[in-house]
Amino acid sequence: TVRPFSEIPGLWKNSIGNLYNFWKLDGFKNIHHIMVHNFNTFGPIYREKIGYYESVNIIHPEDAAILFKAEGHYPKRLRVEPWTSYRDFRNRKYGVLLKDGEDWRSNRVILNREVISPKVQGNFVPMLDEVGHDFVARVHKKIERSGQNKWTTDLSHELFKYALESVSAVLYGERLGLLLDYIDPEVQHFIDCITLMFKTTCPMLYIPPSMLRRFGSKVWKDHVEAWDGIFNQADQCIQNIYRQLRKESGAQNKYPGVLASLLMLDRLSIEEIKASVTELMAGGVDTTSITLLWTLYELARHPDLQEELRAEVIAARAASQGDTLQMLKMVPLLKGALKETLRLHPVAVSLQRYITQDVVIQNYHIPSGTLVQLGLYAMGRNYRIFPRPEQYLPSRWLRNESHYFRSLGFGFGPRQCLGRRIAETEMQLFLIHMLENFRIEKQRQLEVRSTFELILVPEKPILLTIKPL
Ligand code: HEM
Ligand code: 2DC
Repeated sequence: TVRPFSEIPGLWKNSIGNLYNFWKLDGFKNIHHIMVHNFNTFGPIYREKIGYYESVNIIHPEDAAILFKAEGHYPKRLRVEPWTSYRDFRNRKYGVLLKDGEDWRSNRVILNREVISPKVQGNFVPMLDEVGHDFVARVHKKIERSGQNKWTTDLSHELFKYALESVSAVLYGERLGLLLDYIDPEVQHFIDCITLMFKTTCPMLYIPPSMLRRFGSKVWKDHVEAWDGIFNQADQCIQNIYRQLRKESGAQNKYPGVLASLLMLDRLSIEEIKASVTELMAGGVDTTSITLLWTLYELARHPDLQEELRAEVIAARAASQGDTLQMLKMVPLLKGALKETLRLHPVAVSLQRYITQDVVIQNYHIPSGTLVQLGLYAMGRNYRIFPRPEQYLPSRWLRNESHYFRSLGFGFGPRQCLGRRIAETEMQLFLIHMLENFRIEKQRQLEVRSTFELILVPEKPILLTIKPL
């Protein structure tokens, strides 16, 4: 017989007490480790309430399948209150990230056609390939300047620029020029604002931003400043394209970018386009750059694997005869490596949905309307789900063991990551270019763990040494 909701194990009876303990354990930074600990303590399902935020947590792929089958027609994830509060405060429209219901769906289907449908990948590839080339040229220059035939560095800042250059190229059909020697301080400010925005979101996940705002707290002020910086920069980019589009007539054969395509399509209002394009621009920086950094870190730790990947890339280059889109279909191990990175180092600590029908998970009844979270980080490191989870093994994604609801780094279904196609293309091309040109080595260094800054990021700088082949 099915057991009632009230019998699900976990700490959900004293929400303020839990918030206090959470804070004492430095829970803001360790939410992913705390989730692993909770699954170890309570088993594969537990209930939790921290501050105002209540959820049921699950870990098994089979349970994830039940969750996503109950997500309904308008899948809704946890509302990131500080983000909606900012928009309400400044009277800005929500983009696709923050909308819900029919409003979300009608915007999302239009955006899907321009951003994530399989047929648009071909539009992105030439632009992203060019950015990849420029990155390699920049690294060669840095190596030359070092006079040591190698370059040892914390690559994160370069990767932020690479990611912003890539996503801007796709959105605006234009290069910002971030990989040149001189970088516009305004663009650097934009990058810093995104990091600050993520960081200042964390405490406000558990303490209502409206309350912090009333107390004039620093975290709220910093958060507003960060979003202001993000919106100002995005507004400038958008205005530029808008003006150009009005001046130019006549068709051009170059891909005009997502923004111009949306403007010409004329199915969303300008304000709606602005809101979603800003979210895409902001969402496209830390996510891909950190995933690439973790991948380089893993390649540096596994030199044999690095050679294997290089061989795959070189063979694909030869076989595809200059057709880059074709080449991307011939690098399965490289794609496995990116999945493996997201398994061990996911950007999102969890996936969440408010279920729209009653379900039974692990023999407990869960009523419609409950917030159910899949512990993505915990799942990736569970030995029952991934044998030898501590090992970085891209080939596990090639073998025919079950991948059923196991590759969820970008989420799932109609509400999955809108930037997924851009992210994947951009990351694959980056690794192809890097593997074709350089060997990546690392300093003797202990394990680098993750820390939670809304997205999971390395707890300390990762130093890599890059050598020309
Ligand atoms: C949503 C992961 C890169 C824009 C999401 C979600 C995840 C995710 C897990 C939630 C999905 C769900 O609830 O099912 C990632 C990862 C990335 C990445 C791992 C790179 C490694 C990007 C990029 C962009 C972007 C490059 C922009 C170009 C968005 C947007 C949403 C989203 C707009 C909200 C979609 C909606 O609510 O309809 N992402 N993301 N992401 N992501 Fe990404
Ligand atoms: C953070 O408990 C932890 O892709 C919370 O590109 C639950 C939660 C809800 C939504 C998640 C968020 C977590 C992590 C960051 C995500 C976000 C949805 C989209 C966002 C996963 C897991 C992200 C990084 C977007 C951000 C776009 C934004 C900058 C405009």
